[in-house]
Amino acid sequence: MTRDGVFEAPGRINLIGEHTDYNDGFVLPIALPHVVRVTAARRDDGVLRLSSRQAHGVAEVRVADLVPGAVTGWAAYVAGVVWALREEGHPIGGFGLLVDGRVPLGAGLSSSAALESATALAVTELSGVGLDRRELARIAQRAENEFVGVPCGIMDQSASLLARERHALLLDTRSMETEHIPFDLAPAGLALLVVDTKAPHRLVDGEYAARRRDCHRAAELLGVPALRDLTGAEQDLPDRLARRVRHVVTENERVARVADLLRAGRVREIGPALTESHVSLREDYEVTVPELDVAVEALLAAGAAGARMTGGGFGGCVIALVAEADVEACAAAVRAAFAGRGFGEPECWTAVAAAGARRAGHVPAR
Ligand code: GAF
Repeated sequence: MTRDGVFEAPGRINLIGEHTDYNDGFVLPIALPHVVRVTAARRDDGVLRLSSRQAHGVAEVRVADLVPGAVTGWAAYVAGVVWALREEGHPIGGFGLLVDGRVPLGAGLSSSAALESATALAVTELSGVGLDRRELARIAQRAENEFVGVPCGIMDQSASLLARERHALLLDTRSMETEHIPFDLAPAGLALLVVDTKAPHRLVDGEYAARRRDCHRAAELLGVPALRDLTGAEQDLPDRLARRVRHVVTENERVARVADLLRAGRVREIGPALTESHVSLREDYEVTVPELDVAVEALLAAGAAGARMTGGGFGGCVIALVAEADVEACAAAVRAAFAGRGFGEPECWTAVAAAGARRAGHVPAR
């Protein structure tokens, strides 16, 4: 067992399956080439020493003293993973951990899940704790829920730890069963255009928790363990809850439809499902903001085959399925629409499906 190493874990884009993970439903993300890199070295003094190339200062805490609230800010995502592992009886001791985050922050691309995933892989591997990656994802989610205090589902950590290059990850968040479905757009002359709207995340934590509560309440009223267990939309519920339910039920159906099309090599045909997902997130789930809606509208008007917000919403990114030849025109259309509305300049780039978390090498000898 080596004492140190370099570990990387990617951010993600969700192709489809939004706000389904905390309803025991289905998601279909890809990992991005953008990673968080953690350089890790075991220490014998029981101290966790955390630093970041993107932040000033160093956080130091004894692992034995870790409790939620003991560490805050970016370092909480790292310390939380060590805390969650120790809570579950895994012998994780002191570590020096240096973080270098290359996943854009605040863009809804799961930089925090990437940080947790890289940490989980680093400290377990260097401590000889053999946990499979589904377990690591669960522990990383627990860190975020209980240590950081963000009530996220398990999609982002799973994407970061389980995804494969040139494949989308179909995940059943109830059974944690996975299927790696080929997702390579270039041979079809297509591209996945990402528009980072740069819209400031508004109300995101409170509204996310409120959506979770709505779903939980609706499941309770309908007498099912989770909204995943519903198939039809015949529910007798107050209007707001009925719309939340309709989003989750139809979104799970859309994931299945997109997965079928990808398996059949009919990637060109997934566009309408992406756009339907956006409309559902806008009208029924109410998690979009004007920047997201304007970007989707402009992309579709410029010829995109489908477009939708990706991630939790209330800001962040839009994705669009676009002919390679139309990438520039679509990006220009969004920039023009944003300028016309007085929004800040968006950032546009194309994404490919990259590999999940990995050991990237040894720490160079000093
Ligand atoms: C955020 C959460 F972290 C995920 O778990 C998921 O619920 C997503 O929003 C919405 O699909 O990224």
